[in-house]
Amino acid sequence: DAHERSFIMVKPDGVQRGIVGEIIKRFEQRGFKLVALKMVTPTRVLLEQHYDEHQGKKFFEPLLQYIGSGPVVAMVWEGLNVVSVGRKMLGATDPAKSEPGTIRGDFAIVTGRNIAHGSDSDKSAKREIDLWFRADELAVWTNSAERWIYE
Ligand code: YYY
Ligand code: MG
Repeated sequence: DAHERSFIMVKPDGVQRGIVGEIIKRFEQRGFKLVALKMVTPTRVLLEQHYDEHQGKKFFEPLLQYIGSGPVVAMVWEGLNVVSVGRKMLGATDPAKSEPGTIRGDFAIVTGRNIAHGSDSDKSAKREIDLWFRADELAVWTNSAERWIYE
């Protein structure tokens, strides 16, 4: 499905370290289409929902402190298998185990500062996009390069 979507977020460490452009560049280069983008400091309520599956775990509080500590860049990217390909581009959750060439494998070294987030399934992607964006924040446009990216 070439219209699959994923929620990708540059975390506060990625913003502070000036890696926003690098991450956008990689998704653009791969042929994915940018559908939405905004810089925002997420509220605790939003993060509790976003990371709902991790409530009660020992890293939950530090995680919310970290992600809520400053602006993040929230994005929606669209394209064939963007959820699974996006996760591959991000690398393993623990950057020490991420392959070089991945975003985490190139720019991070500890799990608690792993630079970026990507939805882990189509279902999570839909849930996260709904959580972070209003419908009118999602751009409707045709990428003129599409016929050179897909056959
Ligand atoms: O989806 P992904 O971000 O790769 O990992 P998750 O297992 O969903 O964990 C979300 C987030 O929580 C992770 O990116 C860093 C943080 N975290 C942590 O600080 N310590 C852990 N042991 C596991 C996760
Ligand atoms: Mg996750």
